[in-house]
Amino acid sequence: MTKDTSHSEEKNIKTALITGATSGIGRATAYELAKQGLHLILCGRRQERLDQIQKELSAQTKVHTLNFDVRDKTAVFGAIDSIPEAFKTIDILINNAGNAHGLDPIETGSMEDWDAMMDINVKGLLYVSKAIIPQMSERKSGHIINIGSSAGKEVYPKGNVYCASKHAVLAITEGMRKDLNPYGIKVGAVNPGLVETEFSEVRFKGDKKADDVYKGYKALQPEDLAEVIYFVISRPSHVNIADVLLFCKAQASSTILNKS
Ligand code: NDP
Ligand code: 8X3
Repeated sequence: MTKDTSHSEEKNIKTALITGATSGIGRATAYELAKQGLHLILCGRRQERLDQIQKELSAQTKVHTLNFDVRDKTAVFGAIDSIPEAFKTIDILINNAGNAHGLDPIETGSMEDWDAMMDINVKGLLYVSKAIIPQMSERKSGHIINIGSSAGKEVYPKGNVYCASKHAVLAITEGMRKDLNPYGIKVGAVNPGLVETEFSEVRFKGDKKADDVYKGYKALQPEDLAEVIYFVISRPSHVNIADVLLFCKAQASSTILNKS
């Protein structure tokens, strides 16, 4: 008989692990999934935010937090190994942690920014997935959602390495879906255009350019993404939403934005 570690007491309650849960899309998804009653493992580097979110959501569901940098392999594996028994079975992995660092032409781009984007958006996603996939393949069930971007489908001027990192996320998503198909693991990507989060503050390193990014139109809100992510994970078990592209009404492509 196979061991059912998943939900010995609460059979139907799934556990989702969200990276980048301290802000933006990840945080909004944590609130949405808590509202829907899922158990949560919330990850990020800012401990005070993790503590605050845990405090706010604990009235609704069970929440465990993990503080690690997705760039640090040892920290990733240590954190996943440390998960207490009640949260050990991860049904849903939402690889969301990531950012753009800089918006510069390739000839003047910063190598530190390039390293950050490739290390966080691509390699970090791989490390977290590597730490969690074995339990999914052993159980022959699981669902992985990678947060890509419209930048993973289209390259825009000065987007060079960020776009490359998100193209990589989409290639990895497709590769995961193919390789994990024999194990019954669902894999898909959710790809937003402009979402009003701390993303631009990080991209422009606190420069006031960030203030203008979401002015003159209504960008997607993190809650819009959270609803879509919940829709994706709440389909019947035979349905896998492989790829979603979302824009706000004002945006038609990476380079077409109807600002007032
Ligand atoms: P935010 O800046 O609001 O959130 C980013 C999250 O990633 C934070 O929780 C941050 O947590 C976490 N994170 C960043 N670096 C690391 C790291 N090295 N280790 C662990 N966690 C890290 O941005 P968004 O919510 O907008 O971005 C979430 C995802 O959505 C990203 O993958 C982004 O590329 C993607 N996306 C965003 C779009 C947008 O317009 N906003 C559009 C398309 C895609 P902490 O700092 O606490 O570690
Ligand atoms: C974030 C959207 O257009 O800034 O992935 O690249 S964009």
